[in-house]
Amino acid sequence: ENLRVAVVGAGAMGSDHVRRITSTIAGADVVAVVEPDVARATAAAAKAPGAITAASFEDALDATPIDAVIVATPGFLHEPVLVPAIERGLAVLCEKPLTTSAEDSFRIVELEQATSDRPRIQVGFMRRFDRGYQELKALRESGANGALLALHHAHRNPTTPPNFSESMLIHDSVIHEIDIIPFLTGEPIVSVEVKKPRRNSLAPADLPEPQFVLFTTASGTMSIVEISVNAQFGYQVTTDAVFESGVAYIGRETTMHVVSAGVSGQGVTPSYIERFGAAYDEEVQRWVDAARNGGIDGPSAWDGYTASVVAEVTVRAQQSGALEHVTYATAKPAFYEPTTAGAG
Ligand code: INS
Repeated sequence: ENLRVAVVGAGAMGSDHVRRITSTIAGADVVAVVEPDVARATAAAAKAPGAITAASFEDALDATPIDAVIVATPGFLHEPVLVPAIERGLAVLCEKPLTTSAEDSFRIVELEQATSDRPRIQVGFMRRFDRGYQELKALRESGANGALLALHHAHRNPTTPPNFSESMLIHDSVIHEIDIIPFLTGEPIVSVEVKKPRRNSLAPADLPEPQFVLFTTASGTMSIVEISVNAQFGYQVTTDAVFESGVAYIGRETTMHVVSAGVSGQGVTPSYIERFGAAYDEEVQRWVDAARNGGIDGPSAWDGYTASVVAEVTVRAQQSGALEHVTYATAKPAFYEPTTAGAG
């Protein structure tokens, strides 16, 4: 029996997931596309033979049997889909961020623990499935170059959609580094500071960017993140790792390198859809396989919660200009230990 998936939100990410599940993923079918914008809903559903469209998640649940849901609406609209999905015991793949506040994310982990005997919500931190990040983590764990001292992250988007606010630089964009830093270092983030260099005049007037975000983890490893979301030229995500006796770079070779008359070079990925295409394929296939067995295989709602805590403190640091310290409400519950091993 294939997993019957509802995709909620038919923007760039949601409609790409509809295509992915229909044409590259085994063991799952898209049975419903939930999207209030009728043109978008119809266009996305056209990629999945047999899928219905619905204006709300509740309408879809009433109209057709659903086993699993991919939540791909804007972050502030995740919670109203997550709550009924958990209450009905559905498998969930929730795009980042889990929610846009630490308090809301904590409510989700509490609800999940109260209603299920194991984690059912996987959070879409797809970088954990990217080969470069996996290799970098393995290099650190091998100890071959000594301890990891520092990370330089560049996170560049071509342009921003309308209404992209300063706090979204963190909740929407830097949230990826907030997740990948503990993944790479094996340590929690303990403090954060934000610096704002000369602003890019090509960014909307109310969006001061680029910004530098400096995260420190428990042992003192520092990560500098340059977030630039109106970089114009394309989509680029790189990380350089500084070890005691070596350095490692990932993310530069994303397309074939071509040498021809007078030129030597590679293409630039236009968006995250291409840059992380292979990572998304791996993430969704593993989620589908795990969901069919009642579990998850990747970052959990707990990882979503801890990222929300750090994001909230980072937004505070953006406003204060001061060093801000991170504290979590509780230690990681035992509930989240056994099944999150996968890409975590
Ligand atoms: C997108 C997506 C991308 C990130 C962008 C964000 O929603 O998460 O991976 O680079 O900054 O706006």
